[in-house]
Amino acid sequence: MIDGTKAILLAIDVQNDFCPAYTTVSGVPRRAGALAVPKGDEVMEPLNRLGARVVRAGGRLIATQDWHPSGHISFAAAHPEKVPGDTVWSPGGGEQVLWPDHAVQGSPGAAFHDRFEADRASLILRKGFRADLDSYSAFFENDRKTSTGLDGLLRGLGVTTVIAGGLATDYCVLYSVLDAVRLGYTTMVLIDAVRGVDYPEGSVEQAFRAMGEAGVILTDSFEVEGSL
Ligand code: VGL
Ligand code: ZN
Repeated sequence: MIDGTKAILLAIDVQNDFCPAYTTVSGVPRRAGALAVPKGDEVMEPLNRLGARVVRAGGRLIATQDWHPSGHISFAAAHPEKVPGDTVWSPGGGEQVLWPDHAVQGSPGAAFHDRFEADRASLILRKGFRADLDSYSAFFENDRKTSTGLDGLLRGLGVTTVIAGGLATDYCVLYSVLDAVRLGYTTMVLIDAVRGVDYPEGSVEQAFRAMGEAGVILTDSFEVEGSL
């Protein structure tokens, strides 16, 4: 059984730019996300259902938002001659994969997907807001030492279990759950509530393997619902 009062559901980067298509409030019909994760929008239903359940069980829903200034170090367009998929060396963060411009602070692409029920979240944690440092993990920026403050918050709340889902399996979800186990949380990943970029090819499979080896519990939303 899971003690709901000591658990959080961590919904990672369920934003328009990581989804294949989205609608904006201004009525612009449908646009593709800048860094669309195949079937990324399919994570909303399990996350909403489990979010409601976790909150009812006395736990919390916490959502992260990738939140980059324009010209961010992770944007290929910010580096002469580079294209998405190339890498650069980042002084603080080591090897940095370059992406199309995405999740620009305040842009429609950075907003939560309109089918994600964010009202239930008690905290929205923004990350990647420093121009020269990226942050895949919800706990530490890519230098592996600058804290986002999430660990302190969870400790303050007496949280011992982190249940994670969202986007993308092989980047922000992977780094978040590896940090969570390393920090001592009982950590679960919801296989039905994550989707991956799979770049480079095989990285989703490799991510699941790395999670398993690190001691992350691979489960799904129905199984967790049943044990809350
Ligand atoms: C992500 C690449 C760049 C993610 C964010 O949310 O997994 N991936 N920025
Ligand atoms: Zn990003």
